[in-house]
Amino acid sequence: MPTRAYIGLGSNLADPAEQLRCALEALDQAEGTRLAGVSGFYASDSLLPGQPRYTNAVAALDTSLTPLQLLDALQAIENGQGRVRQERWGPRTLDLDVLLFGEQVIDIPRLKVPHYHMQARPFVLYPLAELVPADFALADGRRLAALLEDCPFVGLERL
Ligand code: A4P
Ligand code: MG
Repeated sequence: MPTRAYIGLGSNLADPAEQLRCALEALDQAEGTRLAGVSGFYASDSLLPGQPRYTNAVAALDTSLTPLQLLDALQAIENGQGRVRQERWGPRTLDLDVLLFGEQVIDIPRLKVPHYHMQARPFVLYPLAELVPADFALADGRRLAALLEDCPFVGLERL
């Protein structure tokens, strides 16, 4: 049985929307993984001042990979699209984060799931909400509807 995973996509360099489209294609082509849904694209200011605006989206995947195999696949796609890992939080052509992996809670240095910042980020929660039922809860029990209530739709532009 494949696992349903949710991936956060972000880019703020080199035609961000095109970077996202290219990454979605690569996710669908990745071995053991099939794209099951995509949210709309959203633009917002960077959390760090002085960086270009981001375009973000969330994708639903059905995958037979393990969580670490999926992380490897995401990092290969990031590298294939020219991401140069300089400083953490620097501008990037492509950032792919594992938001959720089925019902699993994972806490190892290479991989923390649910993704550590997702609960406070409108550019993650609102696109995710497009892909899941209204009563959806994260693997750690937090209800998405409650997280959305605490995370106003501010500064987010649906493209
Ligand atoms: N890692 C641990 N858990 C995970 C996970 N669930 N998914 C590890 C992916 N990776 C995970 O990641 C660093 C290491 O985290 C990886 O090697 C992996 O083993 P990275 O992608 O190299 O570093 P990063 O993305 O620079 O760090 P981080 O903390 O993921 O940054 P964020 O949180 O992605 O913040 N503003 C807007 N509007 N939209 C954005 O998307 N993004 C950022 C970057 C800042 N401001 C933004 C946005
Ligand atoms: Mg990241």
